[in-house]
Amino acid sequence: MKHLADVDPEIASLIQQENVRQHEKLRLIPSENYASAAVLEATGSVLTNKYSEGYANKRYYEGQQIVDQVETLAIQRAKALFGSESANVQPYSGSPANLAVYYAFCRPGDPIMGLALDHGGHLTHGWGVSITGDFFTPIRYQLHPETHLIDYDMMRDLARKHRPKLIMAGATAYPRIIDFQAFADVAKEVDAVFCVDMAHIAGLVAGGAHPSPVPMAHVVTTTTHKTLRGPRGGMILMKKSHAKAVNKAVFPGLQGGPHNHTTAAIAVALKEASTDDFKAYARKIVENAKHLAECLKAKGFHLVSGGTDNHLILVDVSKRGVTGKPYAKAMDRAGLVANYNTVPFDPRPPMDPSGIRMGTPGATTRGMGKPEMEKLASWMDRVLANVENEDALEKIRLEVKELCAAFPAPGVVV
Ligand code: DSN
Repeated sequence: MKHLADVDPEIASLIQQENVRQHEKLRLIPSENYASAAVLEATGSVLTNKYSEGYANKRYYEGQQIVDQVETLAIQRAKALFGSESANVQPYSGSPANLAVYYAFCRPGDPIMGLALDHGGHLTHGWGVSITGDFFTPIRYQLHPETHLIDYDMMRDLARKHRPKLIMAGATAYPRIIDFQAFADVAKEVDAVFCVDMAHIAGLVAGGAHPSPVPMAHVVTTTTHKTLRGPRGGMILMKKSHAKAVNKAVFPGLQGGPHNHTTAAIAVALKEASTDDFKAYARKIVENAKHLAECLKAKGFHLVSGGTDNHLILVDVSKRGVTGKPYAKAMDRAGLVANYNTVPFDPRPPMDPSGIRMGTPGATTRGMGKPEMEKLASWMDRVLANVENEDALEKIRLEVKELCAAFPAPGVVV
């Protein structure tokens, strides 16, 4: 970053400090990952200089000879990787992608149905503080109180009663496989648009480590930077018959010019995700998560739903006498970066809930495997006993740092 260091040493220094932080600490936030150096190069390219409102061969500005090819390539790769009939690669991220889908199919006040935020859904699945809960009429299904799996009976009953215009499946804090067919059947019965937000699991779907929603859903939204390991961005996959409405909702309905540098980096990530190496990576994410879940249980941790089928683990730390926020903060001081999170039916407030949310996409990208998951469970147990003991946390931090040095993260320059 020679030029940056000359022009703006403060920002250059902060970016370098972030490189060091990312190198020394272990990324356990399940929605984060380490993009490859190739993805980062495309993100930082001259494509950022170009405006391209519209779609390939139908733009409002001249000079699109190269950008049209970039976007067409990204679309072709998205369609091929996920077996989708159509793709829009312009959404700025997951929330705009979801909003575009609502805008394509719903009018203000229409009933929409999604998983409640405090049961693992996303803000944009109709939560009250989001535009999606304010401008539409949200119907929220929940998890079953005993199994902590999606309550498919409740979802069906609510759909029959309220006849939502759109049913959203997908989650940000759900450790189990989602039965997309069950949703598709209900959507068909009540004549709703069926949308899956697969942001968290897109990389697992691409790598064959989670069933794909693409054959069953009318529309599938995703971010591109979670398990899929691309740049910060979004995509919408859809049946051909819905492409016109969705494309129109993205532009001109919701957005202006697409971020062409991001589109190029998405194309790179999709190419990477179509390799056998990526398939092995996706399988390994799940293998690591399952092993970590078993190690944590052996240490006495309480896991929501008793384990995991995907990349994500929700731990109810309140059962061990500490709450989510101080525990997540102590973990961070020990070099283990997760986030505090509500657990289903949490009696505690979202700012200091009962649990933490963690996942294995980042550790797996660094090449970690079962032995490292065992170390991680031991460290988490030691953190639990030392939430306010700074000396003990510092000792763990140095051990984490040593392990991270042996497993450098791609794209991180120290
Ligand atoms: N912030 C993302 C997550 O962590 O799951 C969802 O938007």
